[in-house]
Amino acid sequence: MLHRYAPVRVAAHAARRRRILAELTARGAAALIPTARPKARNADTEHRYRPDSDFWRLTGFGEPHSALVLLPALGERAARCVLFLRDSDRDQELWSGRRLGVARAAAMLGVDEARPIELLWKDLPALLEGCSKLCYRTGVDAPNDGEVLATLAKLRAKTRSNLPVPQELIDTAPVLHEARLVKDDAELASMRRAAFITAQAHLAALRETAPGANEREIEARIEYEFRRLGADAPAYNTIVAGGANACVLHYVDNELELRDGELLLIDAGAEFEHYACDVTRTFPVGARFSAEQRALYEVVLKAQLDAIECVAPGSSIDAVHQVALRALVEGLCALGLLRESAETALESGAYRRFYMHRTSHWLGLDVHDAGAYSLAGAPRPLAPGMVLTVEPGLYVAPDDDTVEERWRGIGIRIEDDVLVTAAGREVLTAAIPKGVAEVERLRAQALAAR
Ligand SMILES: [Mn+2]
Repeated sequence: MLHRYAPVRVAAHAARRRRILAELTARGAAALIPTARPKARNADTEHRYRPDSDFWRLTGFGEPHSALVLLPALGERAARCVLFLRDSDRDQELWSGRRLGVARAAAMLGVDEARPIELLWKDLPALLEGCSKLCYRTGVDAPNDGEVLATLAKLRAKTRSNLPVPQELIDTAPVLHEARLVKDDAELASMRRAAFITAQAHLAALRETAPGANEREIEARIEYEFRRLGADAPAYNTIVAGGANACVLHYVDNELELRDGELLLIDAGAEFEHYACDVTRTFPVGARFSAEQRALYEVVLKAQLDAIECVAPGSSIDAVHQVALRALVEGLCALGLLRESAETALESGAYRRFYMHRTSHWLGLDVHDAGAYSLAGAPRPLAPGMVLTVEPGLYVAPDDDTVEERWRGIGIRIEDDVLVTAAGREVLTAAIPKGVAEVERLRAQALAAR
Protein backbone atom coordinates (compact mmCIF):
# COMPACT_ATOMS: atom_id res chain seq x y z
CA MET A 1 0.00 0.00 0.00
CA LEU A 2 1.34 3.40 -0.90
CA HIS A 3 -1.02 5.70 0.93
CA ARG A 4 -3.64 5.42 3.57
CA TYR A 5 -6.80 7.12 2.25
CA ALA A 6 -9.73 5.49 4.02
CA PRO A 7 -12.93 6.15 2.00
CA VAL A 8 -14.63 7.82 4.96
CA ARG A 9 -11.84 10.36 5.17
CA VAL A 10 -11.86 11.08 1.41
CA ALA A 11 -15.58 11.84 1.74
CA ALA A 12 -14.98 14.02 4.78
CA HIS A 13 -12.29 16.09 3.04
CA ALA A 14 -14.57 16.45 -0.02
CA ALA A 15 -17.49 17.60 2.16
CA ARG A 16 -15.28 20.27 3.74
CA ARG A 17 -14.16 21.46 0.29
CA ARG A 18 -17.78 21.74 -0.84
CA ARG A 19 -18.61 23.87 2.17
CA ILE A 20 -15.64 26.19 1.60
CA LEU A 21 -16.42 26.39 -2.14
CA ALA A 22 -19.98 27.52 -1.33
CA GLU A 23 -18.59 30.18 1.00
CA LEU A 24 -16.08 31.32 -1.65
CA THR A 25 -18.81 31.44 -4.30
CA ALA A 26 -20.87 33.70 -2.06
CA ARG A 27 -17.85 36.04 -1.80
CA GLY A 28 -16.82 35.78 -5.47
CA ALA A 29 -13.41 34.63 -4.26
CA ALA A 30 -10.95 31.94 -5.29
CA ALA A 31 -8.58 30.46 -2.72
CA LEU A 32 -4.96 29.42 -2.93
CA ILE A 33 -3.88 27.08 -0.13
CA PRO A 34 -0.26 25.93 -0.39
CA THR A 35 1.00 23.30 2.01
CA ALA A 36 4.02 23.85 4.25
CA ARG A 37 7.57 23.67 2.93
CA PRO A 38 9.93 21.13 4.49
CA LYS A 39 12.00 22.86 7.19
CA ALA A 40 15.71 22.45 7.72
CA ARG A 41 16.72 21.31 11.20
CA ASN A 42 20.42 21.89 10.66
CA ALA A 43 22.75 21.68 7.64
CA ASP A 44 21.07 19.27 5.19
CA THR A 45 18.88 17.51 7.76
CA GLU A 46 15.16 18.23 7.76
CA HIS A 47 12.44 18.02 10.39
CA ARG A 48 9.96 15.22 9.78
CA TYR A 49 7.41 16.65 7.38
CA ARG A 50 4.04 17.80 8.66
CA PRO A 51 1.54 19.33 6.20
CA ASP A 52 -0.14 22.71 6.65
CA SER A 53 -3.32 22.33 8.72
CA ASP A 54 -5.70 24.14 6.32
CA PHE A 55 -4.32 22.22 3.35
CA TRP A 56 -4.56 18.88 5.14
CA ARG A 57 -8.11 19.53 6.31
CA LEU A 58 -9.30 20.09 2.74
CA THR A 59 -7.25 17.39 0.99
CA GLY A 60 -6.06 14.64 3.35
CA PHE A 61 -2.87 14.81 1.27
CA GLY A 62 0.40 14.76 3.19
CA GLU A 63 3.09 15.30 0.53
CA PRO A 64 5.18 18.49 0.45
CA HIS A 65 5.36 20.80 -2.61
CA SER A 66 1.61 20.86 -3.18
CA ALA A 67 -1.09 23.51 -3.36
CA LEU A 68 -4.86 23.48 -3.53
CA VAL A 69 -6.70 25.99 -5.71
CA LEU A 70 -10.42 26.41 -5.02
CA LEU A 71 -12.44 28.12 -7.73
CA PRO A 72 -15.91 29.53 -7.07
CA ALA A 73 -18.92 28.87 -9.28
CA LEU A 74 -19.12 31.59 -11.95
CA GLY A 75 -22.13 31.83 -14.26
CA GLU A 76 -22.41 28.50 -16.05
CA ARG A 77 -19.20 27.16 -14.57
CA ALA A 78 -19.50 24.98 -11.47
CA ALA A 79 -17.22 25.46 -8.48
CA ARG A 80 -14.17 23.21 -8.63
CA CYS A 81 -10.83 22.42 -7.06
CA VAL A 82 -7.45 21.84 -8.65
CA LEU A 83 -4.64 20.13 -6.76
CA PHE A 84 -1.07 20.86 -7.80
CA LEU A 85 1.38 18.20 -6.64
CA ARG A 86 4.74 16.58 -7.36
CA ASP A 87 4.55 14.13 -10.22
CA SER A 88 5.90 10.60 -10.06
CA ASP A 89 9.66 10.41 -10.54
CA ARG A 90 11.37 7.02 -10.22
CA ASP A 91 14.80 8.46 -9.39
CA GLN A 92 13.57 10.94 -6.80
CA GLU A 93 11.24 8.39 -5.23
CA LEU A 94 14.17 6.06 -4.70
CA TRP A 95 15.68 8.68 -2.36
CA SER A 96 12.76 10.40 -0.72
CA GLY A 97 9.84 7.99 -0.80
CA ARG A 98 6.86 7.09 -2.94
CA ARG A 99 4.63 9.79 -4.40
CA LEU A 100 0.96 9.63 -5.27
CA GLY A 101 1.62 11.27 -8.64
CA VAL A 102 -0.57 13.40 -10.88
CA ALA A 103 -2.24 10.55 -12.78
CA ARG A 104 -3.75 8.95 -9.69
CA ALA A 105 -4.39 12.01 -7.52
CA ALA A 106 -7.85 13.03 -8.76
CA ALA A 107 -9.35 9.56 -8.32
CA MET A 108 -7.59 8.84 -5.00
CA LEU A 109 -8.33 12.18 -3.36
CA GLY A 110 -11.63 13.04 -5.03
CA VAL A 111 -10.43 16.40 -6.37
CA ASP A 112 -11.74 17.64 -9.72
CA GLU A 113 -8.35 17.93 -11.34
CA ALA A 114 -4.66 17.34 -10.62
CA ARG A 115 -1.70 19.09 -12.26
CA PRO A 116 2.08 19.05 -11.71
CA ILE A 117 3.26 21.57 -9.09
CA GLU A 118 5.75 23.02 -11.59
CA LEU A 119 2.77 24.52 -13.47
CA LEU A 120 1.22 26.30 -10.46
CA TRP A 121 2.44 29.85 -11.08
CA LYS A 122 2.15 29.49 -14.85
CA ASP A 123 -1.45 28.22 -14.68
CA LEU A 124 -2.72 30.35 -11.82
CA PRO A 125 -3.49 33.59 -13.72
CA ALA A 126 -5.83 31.80 -16.15
CA LEU A 127 -7.52 29.93 -13.29
CA LEU A 128 -8.18 33.20 -11.43
CA GLU A 129 -9.77 35.03 -14.35
CA GLY A 130 -13.37 35.89 -13.51
CA CYS A 131 -12.81 35.93 -9.73
CA SER A 132 -12.94 39.33 -8.03
CA LYS A 133 -11.03 38.27 -4.87
CA LEU A 134 -8.30 35.88 -3.85
CA CYS A 135 -8.32 34.22 -0.44
CA TYR A 136 -4.67 33.65 0.53
CA ARG A 137 -2.67 34.04 3.72
CA THR A 138 0.29 36.37 3.36
CA GLY A 139 3.26 36.43 5.71
CA VAL A 140 3.68 32.66 6.02
CA ASP A 141 5.93 31.95 3.04
CA ALA A 142 7.78 34.85 1.42
CA PRO A 143 8.54 33.16 -1.94
CA ASN A 144 4.85 32.27 -2.35
CA ASP A 145 3.85 35.84 -1.39
CA GLY A 146 6.08 37.13 -4.19
CA GLU A 147 4.54 34.79 -6.74
CA VAL A 148 1.01 35.72 -5.67
CA LEU A 149 1.73 39.44 -6.02
CA ALA A 150 3.30 38.83 -9.43
CA THR A 151 0.25 36.82 -10.48
CA LEU A 152 -2.11 39.63 -9.46
CA ALA A 153 0.03 42.20 -11.29
CA LYS A 154 0.05 40.03 -14.40
CA LEU A 155 -3.75 39.75 -14.31
CA ARG A 156 -4.24 43.49 -13.82
CA ALA A 157 -2.03 44.20 -16.81
CA LYS A 158 -4.14 41.94 -18.99
CA THR A 159 -6.44 44.40 -20.71
CA ARG A 160 -7.63 42.19 -23.57
CA SER A 161 -9.89 40.11 -21.38
CA ASN A 162 -13.21 41.55 -20.27
CA LEU A 163 -13.35 39.16 -17.33
CA PRO A 164 -12.89 40.53 -13.83
CA VAL A 165 -9.59 39.71 -12.16
CA PRO A 166 -8.83 39.66 -8.41
CA GLN A 167 -8.58 43.22 -7.08
CA GLU A 168 -8.50 42.20 -3.48
CA LEU A 169 -6.62 39.74 -1.30
CA ILE A 170 -8.64 38.39 1.62
CA ASP A 171 -7.18 36.48 4.56
CA THR A 172 -7.91 32.80 5.05
CA ALA A 173 -9.03 33.26 8.66
CA PRO A 174 -12.68 34.28 8.11
CA VAL A 175 -13.19 31.54 5.53
CA LEU A 176 -10.98 28.57 6.44
CA HIS A 177 -10.41 29.09 10.16
CA GLU A 178 -13.97 29.76 11.22
CA ALA A 179 -14.89 26.45 9.53
CA ARG A 180 -12.40 24.66 11.79
CA LEU A 181 -14.12 25.64 15.04
CA VAL A 182 -16.98 23.14 14.86
CA LYS A 183 -15.54 19.68 14.30
CA ASP A 184 -17.25 17.20 11.96
CA ASP A 185 -17.64 13.48 12.72
CA ALA A 186 -14.40 12.44 11.02
CA GLU A 187 -12.47 15.12 12.92
CA LEU A 188 -13.98 14.00 16.21
CA ALA A 189 -13.05 10.40 15.39
CA SER A 190 -9.42 11.49 14.90
CA MET A 191 -9.51 13.52 18.11
CA ARG A 192 -10.96 10.62 20.09
CA ARG A 193 -8.17 8.39 18.83
CA ALA A 194 -5.58 11.04 19.74
CA ALA A 195 -7.16 11.18 23.22
CA PHE A 196 -7.08 7.38 23.59
CA ILE A 197 -3.39 7.24 22.64
CA THR A 198 -2.57 10.15 24.94
CA ALA A 199 -4.35 8.38 27.81
CA GLN A 200 -2.27 5.22 27.32
CA ALA A 201 0.91 7.30 27.36
CA HIS A 202 -0.02 9.20 30.54
CA LEU A 203 -0.98 5.92 32.24
CA ALA A 204 2.39 4.44 31.26
CA ALA A 205 4.15 7.48 32.75
CA LEU A 206 2.11 7.15 35.94
CA ARG A 207 3.19 3.49 36.20
CA GLU A 208 6.86 4.01 35.43
CA THR A 209 7.79 7.15 37.31
CA ALA A 210 10.04 6.50 40.30
CA PRO A 211 12.56 8.45 42.39
CA GLY A 212 15.91 8.42 40.59
CA ALA A 213 14.44 8.18 37.10
CA ASN A 214 15.38 10.96 34.69
CA GLU A 215 12.79 13.25 33.11
CA ARG A 216 14.04 12.14 29.70
CA GLU A 217 13.18 8.49 30.42
CA ILE A 218 9.58 9.49 31.10
CA GLU A 219 9.53 11.61 27.94
CA ALA A 220 10.80 8.64 25.95
CA ARG A 221 8.20 6.32 27.48
CA ILE A 222 5.39 8.73 26.59
CA GLU A 223 6.56 9.22 23.03
CA TYR A 224 7.15 5.47 22.65
CA GLU A 225 3.48 4.91 23.46
CA PHE A 226 2.46 7.65 21.01
CA ARG A 227 4.29 6.08 18.09
CA ARG A 228 3.53 2.47 19.09
CA LEU A 229 -0.19 3.26 19.04
CA GLY A 230 -0.13 5.01 15.67
CA ALA A 231 0.27 8.70 16.48
CA ASP A 232 1.99 10.87 13.86
CA ALA A 233 4.12 12.53 16.52
CA PRO A 234 3.75 14.49 19.74
CA ALA A 235 1.35 17.38 18.99
CA TYR A 236 3.85 19.74 20.70
CA ASN A 237 7.10 19.40 22.62
CA THR A 238 6.52 17.07 25.56
CA ILE A 239 6.97 18.70 28.97
CA VAL A 240 8.26 16.42 31.75
CA ALA A 241 8.96 18.73 34.67
CA GLY A 242 10.00 17.44 38.07
CA GLY A 243 9.74 19.64 41.18
CA ALA A 244 10.33 23.35 40.60
CA ASN A 245 10.86 22.78 36.86
CA ALA A 246 7.04 22.76 36.72
CA CYS A 247 7.12 26.50 37.48
CA VAL A 248 8.71 27.05 34.05
CA LEU A 249 5.57 26.97 31.91
CA HIS A 250 7.20 25.65 28.74
CA TYR A 251 9.99 23.57 30.29
CA VAL A 252 11.08 21.17 27.56
CA ASP A 253 14.68 20.44 28.60
CA ASN A 254 13.53 17.21 30.28
CA GLU A 255 16.96 16.29 31.60
CA LEU A 256 16.93 16.25 35.39
CA GLU A 257 16.58 13.45 37.89
CA LEU A 258 13.22 12.97 39.62
CA ARG A 259 13.39 13.16 43.40
CA ASP A 260 11.21 11.57 46.05
CA GLY A 261 9.01 14.14 47.75
CA GLU A 262 8.61 16.25 44.59
CA LEU A 263 5.79 16.41 42.10
CA LEU A 264 6.07 15.58 38.41
CA LEU A 265 4.16 17.71 35.90
CA ILE A 266 3.64 16.10 32.48
CA ASP A 267 2.12 18.11 29.63
CA ALA A 268 2.00 15.76 26.64
CA GLY A 269 -0.43 15.03 23.82
CA ALA A 270 -0.43 12.83 20.73
CA GLU A 271 -1.18 14.01 17.21
CA PHE A 272 -3.32 11.53 15.26
CA GLU A 273 -4.21 12.15 11.60
CA HIS A 274 -2.84 15.62 12.39
CA TYR A 275 -5.39 16.28 15.16
CA ALA A 276 -3.91 17.27 18.50
CA CYS A 277 -4.57 16.15 22.02
CA ASP A 278 -3.29 18.32 24.89
CA VAL A 279 -3.23 16.93 28.43
CA THR A 280 -1.45 17.83 31.65
CA ARG A 281 -1.27 15.77 34.81
CA THR A 282 0.70 16.38 38.00
CA PHE A 283 1.41 13.57 40.47
CA PRO A 284 3.90 12.64 43.21
CA VAL A 285 7.26 11.13 42.25
CA GLY A 286 6.83 9.03 45.40
CA ALA A 287 3.55 7.46 46.51
CA ARG A 288 1.94 10.39 48.36
CA PHE A 289 1.38 14.12 48.05
CA SER A 290 2.89 16.20 50.88
CA ALA A 291 0.38 18.27 52.85
CA GLU A 292 1.27 21.45 50.91
CA GLN A 293 1.30 19.72 47.52
CA ARG A 294 -2.05 18.14 48.25
CA ALA A 295 -3.61 21.40 49.44
CA LEU A 296 -2.56 23.23 46.26
CA TYR A 297 -3.48 20.25 44.06
CA GLU A 298 -6.99 20.18 45.48
CA VAL A 299 -7.39 23.90 44.74
CA VAL A 300 -6.34 23.37 41.11
CA LEU A 301 -8.54 20.29 40.77
CA LYS A 302 -11.60 22.09 42.14
CA ALA A 303 -10.94 25.00 39.77
CA GLN A 304 -10.66 22.59 36.85
CA LEU A 305 -13.83 20.66 37.72
CA ASP A 306 -15.81 23.90 38.26
CA ALA A 307 -14.52 25.25 34.96
CA ILE A 308 -15.39 22.06 33.06
CA GLU A 309 -18.94 22.29 34.48
CA CYS A 310 -19.12 25.74 32.93
CA VAL A 311 -18.48 24.37 29.40
CA ALA A 312 -21.84 24.28 27.59
CA PRO A 313 -23.52 25.83 24.55
CA GLY A 314 -23.93 29.56 25.10
CA SER A 315 -21.12 29.74 27.67
CA SER A 316 -17.72 31.07 26.57
CA ILE A 317 -13.98 30.54 27.05
CA ASP A 318 -14.03 33.81 28.97
CA ALA A 319 -16.71 32.54 31.35
CA VAL A 320 -14.81 29.26 31.82
CA HIS A 321 -11.67 31.26 32.69
CA GLN A 322 -13.52 33.43 35.22
CA VAL A 323 -14.90 30.35 37.01
CA ALA A 324 -11.44 28.74 37.19
CA LEU A 325 -9.84 31.98 38.31
CA ARG A 326 -12.32 32.55 41.13
CA ALA A 327 -11.82 29.01 42.46
CA LEU A 328 -8.02 29.39 42.32
CA VAL A 329 -8.05 32.74 44.08
CA GLU A 330 -10.46 31.58 46.78
CA GLY A 331 -8.23 28.56 47.35
CA LEU A 332 -5.08 30.71 47.58
CA CYS A 333 -6.81 32.99 50.10
CA ALA A 334 -8.02 30.06 52.20
CA LEU A 335 -4.46 28.67 52.34
CA GLY A 336 -2.97 32.06 53.22
CA LEU A 337 -0.84 32.42 50.08
CA LEU A 338 -2.89 35.50 49.30
CA ARG A 339 -3.55 37.62 52.35
CA GLU A 340 -6.18 39.95 50.93
CA SER A 341 -9.81 38.98 50.26
CA ALA A 342 -10.64 37.04 47.10
CA GLU A 343 -12.48 40.07 45.69
CA THR A 344 -9.48 42.34 46.28
CA ALA A 345 -7.05 39.80 44.81
CA LEU A 346 -9.23 39.34 41.71
CA GLU A 347 -9.40 43.10 41.32
CA SER A 348 -5.70 43.82 41.90
CA GLY A 349 -4.37 40.86 39.90
CA ALA A 350 -2.22 39.81 42.88
CA TYR A 351 -2.93 36.17 41.93
CA ARG A 352 -0.90 36.60 38.73
CA ARG A 353 2.34 35.56 40.37
CA PHE A 354 0.73 32.13 40.97
CA TYR A 355 -1.49 31.91 37.86
CA MET A 356 -0.21 33.80 34.82
CA HIS A 357 -1.86 32.05 31.88
CA ARG A 358 -5.34 31.68 30.42
CA THR A 359 -7.50 28.65 31.20
CA SER A 360 -8.47 27.51 27.71
CA HIS A 361 -7.64 27.51 24.02
CA TRP A 362 -9.29 25.96 20.98
CA LEU A 363 -7.99 22.51 20.07
CA GLY A 364 -7.96 20.74 16.70
CA LEU A 365 -5.49 20.45 13.86
CA ASP A 366 -3.27 22.91 15.69
CA VAL A 367 -2.77 22.57 19.41
CA HIS A 368 -3.70 26.24 19.78
CA ASP A 369 -6.31 25.88 17.09
CA ALA A 370 -7.59 28.41 14.60
CA GLY A 371 -10.80 30.42 15.07
CA ALA A 372 -11.56 33.75 16.67
CA TYR A 373 -12.01 33.94 20.46
CA SER A 374 -14.34 36.92 20.28
CA LEU A 375 -17.02 38.14 17.91
CA ALA A 376 -17.51 41.89 17.51
CA GLY A 377 -15.60 42.46 20.73
CA ALA A 378 -17.70 40.04 22.82
CA PRO A 379 -16.64 36.57 24.01
CA ARG A 380 -17.66 33.99 21.42
CA PRO A 381 -20.51 31.73 22.59
CA LEU A 382 -19.59 28.04 22.74
CA ALA A 383 -21.52 25.74 20.39
CA PRO A 384 -21.78 21.95 20.02
CA GLY A 385 -18.80 20.50 18.16
CA MET A 386 -16.24 23.00 19.46
CA VAL A 387 -13.28 21.55 21.39
CA LEU A 388 -11.32 23.47 24.02
CA THR A 389 -8.81 22.73 26.73
CA VAL A 390 -9.47 23.47 30.41
CA GLU A 391 -6.13 23.86 32.14
CA PRO A 392 -5.89 25.86 35.35
CA GLY A 393 -2.64 25.71 37.31
CA LEU A 394 -0.78 27.18 40.27
CA TYR A 395 2.94 27.86 40.29
CA VAL A 396 4.82 29.04 43.37
CA ALA A 397 8.26 30.23 42.27
CA PRO A 398 11.16 28.67 44.21
CA ASP A 399 12.32 32.17 45.23
CA ASP A 400 8.90 33.63 46.14
CA ASP A 401 9.60 35.06 49.61
CA THR A 402 6.07 36.44 49.94
CA VAL A 403 4.93 32.94 50.99
CA GLU A 404 6.16 30.52 53.65
CA GLU A 405 9.06 28.38 52.47
CA ARG A 406 7.02 25.17 52.55
CA TRP A 407 4.97 26.32 49.52
CA ARG A 408 7.91 27.29 47.31
CA GLY A 409 8.80 25.41 44.13
CA ILE A 410 5.45 23.66 43.77
CA GLY A 411 3.99 23.79 40.25
CA ILE A 412 0.69 22.13 39.37
CA ARG A 413 -1.44 22.10 36.22
CA ILE A 414 -4.37 19.84 35.35
CA GLU A 415 -5.54 19.93 31.75
CA ASP A 416 -8.26 18.08 29.85
CA ASP A 417 -9.77 18.39 26.38
CA VAL A 418 -13.48 19.12 26.38
CA LEU A 419 -15.99 18.76 23.54
CA VAL A 420 -19.05 21.02 23.70
CA THR A 421 -22.20 18.91 23.19
CA ALA A 422 -25.89 19.83 22.89
CA ALA A 423 -26.41 18.57 26.45
CA GLY A 424 -23.31 20.32 27.84
CA ARG A 425 -19.90 18.72 27.48
CA GLU A 426 -17.88 15.56 27.07
CA VAL A 427 -14.37 15.28 28.50
CA LEU A 428 -12.44 13.52 25.72
CA THR A 429 -9.51 12.78 28.05
CA ALA A 430 -11.53 11.57 31.06
CA ALA A 431 -9.71 8.20 31.12
CA ILE A 432 -6.59 9.79 32.62
CA PRO A 433 -6.80 9.74 36.45
CA LYS A 434 -6.67 12.99 38.41
CA GLY A 435 -8.48 12.42 41.72
CA VAL A 436 -6.10 12.55 44.71
CA ALA A 437 -7.10 9.12 46.08
CA GLU A 438 -6.93 7.40 42.70
CA VAL A 439 -3.59 8.99 41.81
CA GLU A 440 -2.05 7.98 45.18
CA ARG A 441 -3.41 4.44 44.84
CA LEU A 442 -1.92 4.10 41.34
CA ARG A 443 1.42 5.56 42.45
CA ALA A 444 1.64 3.20 45.42
CA GLN A 445 0.80 0.26 43.15
CA ALA A 446 3.42 1.35 40.61
CA LEU A 447 6.17 1.68 43.21
CA ALA A 448 5.25 -1.62 44.89
CA ALA A 449 5.46 -3.41 41.53
CA ARG A 450 9.09 -2.35 40.99
MN1 LIG B 1 -2.98 23.42 26.46
